[in-house]
Amino acid sequence: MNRTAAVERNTKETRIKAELNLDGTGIAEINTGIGFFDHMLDGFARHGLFDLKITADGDLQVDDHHTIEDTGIVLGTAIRQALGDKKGICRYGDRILPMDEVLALCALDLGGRPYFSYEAEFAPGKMGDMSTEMVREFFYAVSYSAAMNLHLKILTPGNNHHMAEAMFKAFSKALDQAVTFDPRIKDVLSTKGSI
Ligand SMILES: [Mn+2]
Repeated sequence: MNRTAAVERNTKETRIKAELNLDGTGIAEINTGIGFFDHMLDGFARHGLFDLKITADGDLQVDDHHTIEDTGIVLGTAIRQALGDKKGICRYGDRILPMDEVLALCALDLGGRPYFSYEAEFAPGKMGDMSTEMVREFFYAVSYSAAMNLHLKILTPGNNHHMAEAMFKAFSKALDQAVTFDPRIKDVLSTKGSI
């Protein structure tokens, strides 16, 4: 089964294209015009072993908000499309990920009911050209567009760069686990029969 998706979304604020292969090897080609955000998406692809291409052309003359939020919508949509009927996958994934002084937790469920819980306090300021508040907005958009229950939490805080990066990597490792096939699971992993 081919677990890939190509998604394009165009509005007056942003034009975004994404190609995702859930069974890739971590090849990333990211260009959003926001260097720090590219660095985060690159880490997501490489550490989750997903192949991911994203090009975003957004209204950065306004600020980074629309570009990052809409990239989250497009990535979440690509995840949902690539998953298909979700037969045979582990469905749940979690990871506590250390990055130097920081510990980040991610737990997620691909059961089809979107929910978002986020606990992280950033110090004032930006990370390169990305606003700290956009980390939350990005993951919120991903979780709803992918119909995913996503919990993200900083267990031990530290500098902004490490906290953001640890959350992106914890998310990618948890997602990698959740999309993995378990040969013992013959159908969808649910007492309802569908997710
Ligand atoms: Mn870094």
